[in-house]
Amino acid sequence: MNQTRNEMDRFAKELIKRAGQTIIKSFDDVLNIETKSNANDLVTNMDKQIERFFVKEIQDKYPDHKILGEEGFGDQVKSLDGTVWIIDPIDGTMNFVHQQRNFAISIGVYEEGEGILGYIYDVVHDELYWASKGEGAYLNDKKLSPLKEVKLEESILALNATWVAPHERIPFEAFTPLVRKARGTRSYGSAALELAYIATGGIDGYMTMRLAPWDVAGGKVIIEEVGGKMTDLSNNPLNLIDSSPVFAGNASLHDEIYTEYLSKYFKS
Ligand code: 2AM
Ligand code: CA
Repeated sequence: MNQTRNEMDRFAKELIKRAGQTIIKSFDDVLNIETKSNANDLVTNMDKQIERFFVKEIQDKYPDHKILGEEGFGDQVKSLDGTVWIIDPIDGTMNFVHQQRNFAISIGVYEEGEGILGYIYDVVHDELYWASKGEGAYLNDKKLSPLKEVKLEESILALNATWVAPHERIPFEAFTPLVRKARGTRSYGSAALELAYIATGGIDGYMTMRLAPWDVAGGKVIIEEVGGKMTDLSNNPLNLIDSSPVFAGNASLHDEIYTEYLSKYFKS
């Protein structure tokens, strides 16, 4: 890692660990829970406090970097020019509120549109998934292995039940045969953790109709470092400025699923 990237990496990890400790301590406090776009779209005082912490620390250290954060305390980011930190202070807020587990801090650092550093921190388990472009992906200090080929019949897919239930605007029929043919399906309720599990090979494919840049920015860097593939559901490159459908997975399985199952419904 060159010196600048190395310093950014150490700085990011230090902030993430400090934020994690703040979140753990907050479990004893009463949460202030509000809703955003709808009654199930939750945000808490902790989502806001943690994002404010990241924004302030990053702005102090790197005043020329831009920050795109879910709760809006960063900048109005309209392009990935320059260096952009894409931050989700708590990914899986519903889990955070209901379960005090199965949530993560997710951060991706992009330089001129290219992901260079990615972090997903499972706070409760003290598990930091991270990667530096070109230098591999890690779970804490352990290097992750490149993903091995897997067939659909022997795969575990992560898919939210919402996308398989009849729905006016979603081609749920696309997903039904996949769910039947896969060895198993899972849904964890945190996109960042689902992407981290793709990187470890614990799950083989993850599909969802709508994620925001901060849900996926860290995971994309990590997944690509183990040879995984991440696109939208039409097999097009992901757009990290707007929300979009996401399809991440083992590269061979990604090709098999797109070609044989999704291409009929999601044209590239
Ligand atoms: P969040 O907890 O940070 O909001 C739940 O299936 C996953 O989808 C979580 O990672 C959640 O992130 C994300 N999510 C929930 N609502 C969303 C929305 N309206 N747009 C994009 N992502 C969303
Ligand atoms: Ca969030």
